[in-house]
Amino acid sequence: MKGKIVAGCLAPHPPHLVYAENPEQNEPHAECGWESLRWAYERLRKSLSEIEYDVLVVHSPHWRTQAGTHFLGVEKFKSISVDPIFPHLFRFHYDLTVDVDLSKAIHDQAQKRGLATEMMNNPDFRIDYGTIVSCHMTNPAWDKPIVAISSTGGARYFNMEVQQALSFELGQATREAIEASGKRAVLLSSNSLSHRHFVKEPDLPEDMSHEHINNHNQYLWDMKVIDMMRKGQTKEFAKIMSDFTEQATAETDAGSLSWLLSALDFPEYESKFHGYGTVIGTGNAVMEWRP
Ligand code: 2X7
Ligand code: FE2
Repeated sequence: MKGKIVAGCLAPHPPHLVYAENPEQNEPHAECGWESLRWAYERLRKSLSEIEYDVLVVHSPHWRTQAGTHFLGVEKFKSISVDPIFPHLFRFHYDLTVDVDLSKAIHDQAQKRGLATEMMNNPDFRIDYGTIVSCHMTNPAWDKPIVAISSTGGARYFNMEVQQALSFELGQATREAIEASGKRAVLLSSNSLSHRHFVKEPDLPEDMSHEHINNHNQYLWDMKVIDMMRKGQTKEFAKIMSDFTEQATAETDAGSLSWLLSALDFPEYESKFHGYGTVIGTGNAVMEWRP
């Protein structure tokens, strides 16, 4: 049977969302917070519960391998992941399973397409919080294996056009490998949209009277690109991705969203919009495409 991408999701990873959910794996505890985004994830989970899938494939800005794309190559990882900026919010004890066969298959296909690639075979490797937050918010039961893919630093080292070209290749390689695997995969683009943070936090981090977008320019950009994604104008979005990334200081510089759109073959159909919210001033949307 031919494998398939059964859903592709924009699945942002502010650690605040896991903090406010109070799962048993996370050490700090919150009173509330960021409900618009947490309820958006609730709608995503409900939507995904209508379909069957075998594996989550996630591309994360916070597993940064400067010059090549790396893939998890060990079946089990168990440790604690701590957010370097928000260690008081995110100290998460993870115990996760990797689909190493699919991971290796995407790696091999990416290599065939000329990308610099590597399998991460160190069993003590610390999984980044971006991967963990997106996977936890999508599937808090952790009952599916994951494939985690690193992001490269091409946007800074070269420019966003180079980063996009590499991400498009990686997206196609991902789709081809999934189709050949016979598996049903859900893809997660683990990133915020506009990404300028406030640099001061309220005494109570979940005090929502302090939470709003960092600046109006960012809000305008976020609304523009969400509108394009909702309407299926993803080819047009890809053309202005560099401008968006630069002018909204967007986290799309990691290539996660370009990877996802390419893997989905640039959808022209409407996406499901589950919600938008800010986290310490950054803009975040939860969205879903069903190819
Ligand atoms: O990594 C992040 C992020 N992308 C957005 C907001 C807050 C914290 O961490
Ligand atoms: Fe981030």
